[in-house]
Amino acid sequence: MACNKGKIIKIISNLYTVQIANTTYECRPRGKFRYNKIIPVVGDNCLIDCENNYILEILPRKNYLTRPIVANVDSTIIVTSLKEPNLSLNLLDKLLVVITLKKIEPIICLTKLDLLTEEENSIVKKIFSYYEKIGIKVFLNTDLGSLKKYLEGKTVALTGQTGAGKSTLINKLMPQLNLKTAPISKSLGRGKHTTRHVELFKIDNFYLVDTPGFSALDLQDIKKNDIQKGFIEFKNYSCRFNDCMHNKEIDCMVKQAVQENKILQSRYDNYLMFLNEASDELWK
Ligand SMILES: Nc1nc2c(ncn2[C@@H]2O[C@H](COP(=O)(O)OP(=O)(O)O)[C@@H](O)[C@H]2O)c(=O)[nH]1
Ligand SMILES: [Mg+2]
Ligand SMILES: [Zn+2]
Repeated sequence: MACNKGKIIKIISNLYTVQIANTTYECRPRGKFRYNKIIPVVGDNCLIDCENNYILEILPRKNYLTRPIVANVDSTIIVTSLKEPNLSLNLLDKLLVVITLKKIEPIICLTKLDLLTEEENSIVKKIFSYYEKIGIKVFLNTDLGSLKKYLEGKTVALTGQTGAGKSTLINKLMPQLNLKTAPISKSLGRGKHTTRHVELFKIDNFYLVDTPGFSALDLQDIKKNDIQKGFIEFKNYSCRFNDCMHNKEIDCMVKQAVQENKILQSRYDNYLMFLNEASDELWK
């Protein structure tokens, strides 16, 4: 029996489409996982019997998103417009928190650099060299070669404001699948769709998820004292108190770093704003 490792890219009732390299198999479940009550979802890595088209086993998941349900998302591209709509560092930082706490790697892809004046351009350059310095990958939508290379082997979702350039980016990434971009762009837009069915699209060497699986609103589900985990550079500073919230405490090294311009002021301001927005009930 030929048994191979694949990825579930689509589920329609009890029919699972599993992709292995450039071939897809329409499979039915028939493994021990069914006794363990594991329900396969899109994004699951699995072992299949390629001759009889059975899913035999669901492999352990790295993560699991619920709206809509998708497993094993490695990275999320935050499509970030610099103008029209204007750059929102607040939204960017919020998405960075939400994505980081879901154990997904956030990637920034800047769009509309062409609309900036030289002066704006140099401000933007400084801001994003800070994000790069703290370890976040930043790409331009005009350099898709580097982006594609970086995404090799990953399962990737896409998020960002309406009008940021998500559909444009998808069309550039997968011109060969042009027909299929229509439903993707719709689902990435205003979330009008009611049936939250997910599908993965294989592009060269990576998979693109057709919905992000979360939104900036998910910040509401985050505990106050978890928010700082989304500001990854804060962990480089040891404050006087181990449980420092970097707010009103004395001897706070994060606050000191902000004053010394080692931490970007807007990052700290957004951190305080999110602390305020997060609900107190969740504060343990
Ligand atoms: N000048 C400029 N326009 C862009 C760029 N990327 C996208 N656009 C335009 O911005 C508008 C919104 O893009 P779209 O891909 O539909 O955004 P979405 O809502 O995120 O899917 C369209 O008119 C695009 O042609 C860019 O890098 N530069
Ligand atoms: Mg769109
Ligand atoms: Zn502190």
